[in-house]
Amino acid sequence: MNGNKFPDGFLWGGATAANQLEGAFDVDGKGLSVADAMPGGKGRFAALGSADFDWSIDESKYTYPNHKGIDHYHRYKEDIALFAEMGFKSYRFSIAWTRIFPLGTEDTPNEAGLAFYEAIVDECLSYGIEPVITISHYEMPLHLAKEFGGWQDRRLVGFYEKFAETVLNRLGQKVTYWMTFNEINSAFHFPALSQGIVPATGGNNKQIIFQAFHHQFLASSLAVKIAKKVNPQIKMGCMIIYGTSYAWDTNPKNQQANLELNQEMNFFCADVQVRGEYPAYTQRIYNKYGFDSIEMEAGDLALLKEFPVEYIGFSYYMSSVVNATDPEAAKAMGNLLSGVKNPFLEASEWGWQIDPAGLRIALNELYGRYEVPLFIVENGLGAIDEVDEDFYVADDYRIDYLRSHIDEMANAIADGVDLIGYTPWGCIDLVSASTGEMSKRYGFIYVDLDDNIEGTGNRYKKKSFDWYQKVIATNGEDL
Ligand code: BGP
Repeated sequence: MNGNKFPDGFLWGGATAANQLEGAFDVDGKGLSVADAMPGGKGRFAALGSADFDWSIDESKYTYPNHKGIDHYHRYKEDIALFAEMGFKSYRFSIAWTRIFPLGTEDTPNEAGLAFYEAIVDECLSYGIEPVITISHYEMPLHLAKEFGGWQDRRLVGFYEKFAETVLNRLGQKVTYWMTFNEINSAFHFPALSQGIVPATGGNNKQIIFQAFHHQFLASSLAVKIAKKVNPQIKMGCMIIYGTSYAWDTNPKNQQANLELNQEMNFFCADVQVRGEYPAYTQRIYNKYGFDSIEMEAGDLALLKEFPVEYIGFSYYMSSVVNATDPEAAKAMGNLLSGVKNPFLEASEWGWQIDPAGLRIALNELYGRYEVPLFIVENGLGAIDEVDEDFYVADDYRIDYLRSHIDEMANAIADGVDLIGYTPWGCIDLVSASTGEMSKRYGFIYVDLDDNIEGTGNRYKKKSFDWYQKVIATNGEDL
């Protein structure tokens, strides 16, 4: 559609995460993270959460995909130059906690790690690209997971506070947009990766997960508090995975089940982080999982109330359907969202149900509920790309996916939603979180590496590169 209207200064860009593209996992003092413990392969999330998972990492395992990534650590200038060529106004990346504090418990940060992220920020700024930083994206120090059981231990709040303070002090004058935790609500499904709760210390025990959430909420508020002191201009956001969810039919039982799923999966974390208080339905969720309460200390609730986040960053890939009345209903797939198949939607090669109209609904739901600025910090189509002899990828399917979602963003803006930016996921091909493979690609830029991270590593522009360049140049008018 031509004629879409996006606000001036709209933050078009792209998104990545340290552990999925940097590589150099043991370079310049970096410590081992939870993500470094993950082998490649489709079952990696499940493997990480299984009771017999081997958390040791030695040289025999130094071939895991994340360990090499796309070697962005050494090639970041080339990559950011390509982002600039596309016209990016913003670039979302994350800081590997283990580059700053290798074990997570040190008193003094690792200067090489800080210098690396400052160089990235400076490189972005030299092109007029606004850096957008996720403080923690699925890669807490392995030491904190193994020795403390991750976020279930309240001492993590202090370790994170120190980490956040260190990076905010170093970069807070140069970077305005920050987010405290990537997809914080993903812990409902993958507490090992998201919260560092390794099986031996709690596995899928929901009470432990909610206890860990509480500690993350406190840490998030402390990061807001520090940010405001460092630079009042800083905007600190939360980051949730959002999946529009439909009830299968008008059966009130399915409607109620959908409402409860929405409260728990889509809203619970944002309710606390944005509104600064636990929602009224919290007790019902605790009861459902068979426990009464979590531990809190005096002053906790006041801290949450005083320092909420100011905007909502969220990922949107797909929608899901709830059918609580028919156990036989055909199941749908997804990283974190699943539910049953929606007969009105097509799915990606990985079974993720593609639903651009659901993005407009998501934007309206979130804005209507919270009335804070929204930032779509992940969206995109994972696909198997075929390169021709010139390493060119004609990825019209990716363009179609993005175009239809951008169209619905414009509709939501016309609905009155305050949407400030859009950073599609994996703007350069990187290691997939769920499969650990390179062959599930999202990028505008093709990286010549296979699933074993073998290849030249050279970068090539896909068809979508030129298309997105035009979208940005016309501020979304010409799709
Ligand atoms: C989100 C994560 C990202 C990213 C994306 C795509 O859940 O925040 O890290 O990987 O999903 O998922 P995948 O790589 O599994 O296709």
